[in-house]
Amino acid sequence: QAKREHTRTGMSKDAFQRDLLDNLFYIQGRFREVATPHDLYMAAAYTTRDRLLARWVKSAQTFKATHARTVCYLSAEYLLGPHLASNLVNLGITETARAAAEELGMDMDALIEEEEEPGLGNGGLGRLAACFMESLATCQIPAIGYGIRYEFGIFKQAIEDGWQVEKGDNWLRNGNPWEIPRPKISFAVGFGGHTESYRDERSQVRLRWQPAFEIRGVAYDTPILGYGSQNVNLLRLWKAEASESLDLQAFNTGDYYGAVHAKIEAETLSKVLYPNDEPEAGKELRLKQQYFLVSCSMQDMIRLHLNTVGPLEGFADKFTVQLNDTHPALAVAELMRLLLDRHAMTWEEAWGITHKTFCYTNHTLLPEALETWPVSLFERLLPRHLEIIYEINRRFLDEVRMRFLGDEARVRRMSLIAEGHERRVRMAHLAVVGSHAVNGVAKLHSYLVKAMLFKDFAELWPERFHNVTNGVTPRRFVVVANPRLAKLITETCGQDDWIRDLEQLRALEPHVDDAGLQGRWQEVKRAAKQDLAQWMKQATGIELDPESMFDVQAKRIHEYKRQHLKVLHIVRCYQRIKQGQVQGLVPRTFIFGGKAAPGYFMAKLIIKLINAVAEVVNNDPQVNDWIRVAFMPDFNVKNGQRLYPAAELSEQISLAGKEASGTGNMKFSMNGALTIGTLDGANIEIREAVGPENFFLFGLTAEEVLQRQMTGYRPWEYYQNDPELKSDLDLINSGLFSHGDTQLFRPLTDNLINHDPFMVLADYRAYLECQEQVDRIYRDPERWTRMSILNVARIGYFSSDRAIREYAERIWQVGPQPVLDTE
Ligand code: 26R
Repeated sequence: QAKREHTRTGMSKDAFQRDLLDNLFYIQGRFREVATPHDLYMAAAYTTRDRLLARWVKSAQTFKATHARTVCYLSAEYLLGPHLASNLVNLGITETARAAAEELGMDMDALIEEEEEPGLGNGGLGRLAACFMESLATCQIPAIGYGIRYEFGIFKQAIEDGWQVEKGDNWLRNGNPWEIPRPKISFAVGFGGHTESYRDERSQVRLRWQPAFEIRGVAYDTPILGYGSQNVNLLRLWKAEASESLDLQAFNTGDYYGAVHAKIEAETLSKVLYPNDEPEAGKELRLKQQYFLVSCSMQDMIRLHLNTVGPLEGFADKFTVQLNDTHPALAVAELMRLLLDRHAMTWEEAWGITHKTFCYTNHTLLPEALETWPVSLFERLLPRHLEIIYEINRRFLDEVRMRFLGDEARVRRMSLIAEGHERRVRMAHLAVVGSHAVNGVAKLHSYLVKAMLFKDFAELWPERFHNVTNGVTPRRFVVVANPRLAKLITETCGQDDWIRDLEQLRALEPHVDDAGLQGRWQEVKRAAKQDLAQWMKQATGIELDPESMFDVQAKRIHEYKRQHLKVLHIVRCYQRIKQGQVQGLVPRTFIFGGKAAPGYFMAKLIIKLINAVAEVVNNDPQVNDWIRVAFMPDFNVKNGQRLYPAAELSEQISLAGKEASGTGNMKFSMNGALTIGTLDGANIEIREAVGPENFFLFGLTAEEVLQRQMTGYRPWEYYQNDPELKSDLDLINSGLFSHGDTQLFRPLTDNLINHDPFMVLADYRAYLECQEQVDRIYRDPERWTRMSILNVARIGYFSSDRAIREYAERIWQVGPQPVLDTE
């Protein structure tokens, strides 16, 4: 007789079912008949988590016993998306769980819908961190992701009267079954005060920091499971709490109110994620958050090291630390401080370790997104770190002077301190100087990082600069998001190995002309379009026609991403239809999704414009058989998963040289959308991979953009010389889309005509022509489908598994440490 499987770890339907009912009863305190959908979700989540925990403990034991070299990913953001569906896929029990739930009269898809996603990131950078954590586990590389447990993640976006309205994201309200609090893993983080010298036991003069106050960081751990492996990595997020010493003091002196107030004050530190992708001048709380993340994480790594390996001399052999942009760059100064002041190392010893430990990834070239902090703020908040930064700078600039005799202009450009009417610390320079490897996130971007942004640094240390092109996880973005496509791919390839080795999608290529596959391929796309149409109807009231082409642009709203270029295309279609010029036109549904930073006026006006155009277009029977426009509210990971499978045309139309990589471009293409795009970021590599004949290219090159900027770009000449362009902009200003208000969109149109920093007008004509090419090909469904299949067959390179393997080999020098499946 077969042994009855353990309730909490068994992978059979029977064990899963037993555990589901147990958890419903013992954790939610409910029985089947009165359980709400949320109770059922919680029970399913705990049941799934139970199956992770044994593997998690096994992983920790294995890594400890083998002294495994460990990657520490430091990131201010993790845009994780819902856990349940993804963990079921990675455990390989999606079908089992579904069957178990069904027998109990529960609908697994409805439970999955219940989950509130942890939106602990803004966009590309945070989602990349989440993909990387999943791929690290899949590639069996021991890793800890360090971040902040924001109580409020990225705001929820509602659309009211066409405008974006921000709502608070209280994602922890109903409890978070995926995290495990570790109250005993907690560290003090100091702020303010002064530094002083003293004599140690050996009578050496040393420095130390006496902070004015302290906050505690408490660890909250979430297991991150890899696909098809036993490896579970750790995501450790820090929550800010009042330090006990502080509130004890206050309570003892009878200041009850003050004590409680101090506690509340302390907790504001991890209260909310900053919703911007541009720095706000001197936001003290943001710098405090960054230091809080960095200090807790570095102290934790030192604790782990002392617990396992021992002497800190070997720190850089045990850990490699990746800085996800400059947000955690203070880690360089913090590790120096800990090694110098707490562990009594000499500067040379400490710097040798620090420099060997860190690597830095740059994610943006936009000058306005490069972080600098006023020296005065540092002096007040982090006086010891400022001293250390000055000393790093002094030694570094000596090296520069030695190499480039007499070139003081270069010394000023490279300094960690920008001189001006206000002196500021340049976080990017701190990150480059403190790291042994620096990388960009796509070929063109890495080239521009070397040739422009860090030109002086690349001349000094050419071997320090690398490229690692981004990738995305096919588990979440194909298997979870698009199960129909996953099934079709598996059946066509004859196996599902492509899920862990995405290059195997090439096995689709021989079948590209197979009419059977083409028909099923179209069927899969149609079903996804129907799903989206149904969701959109319920969410916005807008009816989409699944027979039309679904043309999608989904990403943060930013002028450089040029959502307004797409709007001009829509206005052009509208005018042509009104004038009866419909020959060659293909019915289209234009779908947008994306949040604007709450203080970014122009981005919010673009959202209003999209919705204004949508209202007119969708309600005009003369045009709404041809085109419709829909704005998907609250684009996040969960909603993205509805969008990618349904898209047929993916809009990647940023001005060349501005989008570091893009990752949405990869998600769309992986789901069979064709791309219309510029030669920017990873678009260039996607086009090379799928074949130029399977990609719709338009627009200026990065080089041409630079040339235009140097010779003087005059957008009004385009406005005056292109009658269609003029009439599109004039129509927006006519008040047609704004109930007669001729001023509403003036800031946008005036800016385009007179400044146009992202050359929308220069690329307008090329974009329209390219869209006509899109229409031509869409009218030949066989040809379109063929191109779609080839896009998927050749997209394997853009798996985040490949990106992680490149980091592991070239940047981290770390290998897999498989966790064995033993009892
Ligand atoms: C300074 C601070 C407020 C801030 C600046 C910029 C915070 C967040 C950002 C967002 C940037 C760094 C970002 O998300 N960059 C994106 O990174 C993706 C992953 O590498 C790229 O695909 C994408 O092109 C890039 O814009």
